[in-house]
Amino acid sequence: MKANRIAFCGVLFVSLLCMSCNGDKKTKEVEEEKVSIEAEKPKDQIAEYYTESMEFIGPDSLSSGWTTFRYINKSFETHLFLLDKYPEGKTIADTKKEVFPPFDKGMDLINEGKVEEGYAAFGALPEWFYQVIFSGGAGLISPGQTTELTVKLEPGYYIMECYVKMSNGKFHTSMGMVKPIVVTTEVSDHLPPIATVNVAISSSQGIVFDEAIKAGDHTIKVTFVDQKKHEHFLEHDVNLVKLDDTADLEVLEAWMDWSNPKGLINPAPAGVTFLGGMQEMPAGKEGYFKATLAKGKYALIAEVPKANEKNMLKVFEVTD
Ligand SMILES: [Cu+2]
Repeated sequence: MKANRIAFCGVLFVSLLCMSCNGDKKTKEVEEEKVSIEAEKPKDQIAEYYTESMEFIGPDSLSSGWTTFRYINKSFETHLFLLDKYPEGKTIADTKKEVFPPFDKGMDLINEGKVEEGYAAFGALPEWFYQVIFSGGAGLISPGQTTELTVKLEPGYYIMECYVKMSNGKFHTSMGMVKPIVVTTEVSDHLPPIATVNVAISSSQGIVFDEAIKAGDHTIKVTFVDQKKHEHFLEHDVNLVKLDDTADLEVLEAWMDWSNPKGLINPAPAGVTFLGGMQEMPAGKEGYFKATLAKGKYALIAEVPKANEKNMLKVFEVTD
């Protein structure tokens, strides 16, 4: 249906243009209009997910190719979602049996102040866990906020997870924020959006972007120049935050590290509104997320220990 509708709109537009122009100019304009029609993406190519308390509600299956996720956080806590592409044959049953116990045990020990023993507990993670491909997803998003992001999905079995923590230190994954999604071999004809801001992240340079950003609606493209596992086993990602006068950057930096007993735990730091971002992807990959920016102070920050030292905490001003 959707493909037919795009084709129909495209044909209509082409016909109208053909009446008013000719030659190469006409061909060029037609091509440009076709691109813009398709870039405006039909609504039915958006996969909508939401959270009411501690769950992900949305489709169990998606086409492969470019996909736009709209994620609505209707709950009272900060969340995120990371898309974990599993190795062949592994499913959520294996996660519950072999992945959650070492993570829960390790986190409990870290929360008790036994940091080394906590890290040692993560050593019990199964070999296959290291073959999981982290494939993007929504950056941290504050209560009541909606985020929209576009990523290219390969066919396979994915787990959508949120590992933010409850005030008692338990991961949201253990509370039900873990959802299997099957991505089929049918390829969507969706196209990525056109970026207004380009952000690159790498372990050598940190977060690099054009800091002259004006207020308005933006589509932020995030390119992962390289990728690595940091001290806390996670890879680098990019999160957009709005800062008000009470925001403390050191508190924010410490909070962004899940392996810190006070990290990623409810409540989120004061003076900070999380506006989404792009979760980690393999080197060379890219994803897009949307944000409406008003005049004011913002930051881009990765969920890694010592983000500032790694040039992965960048404060910037949005101007009129
Ligand atoms: Cu969560």
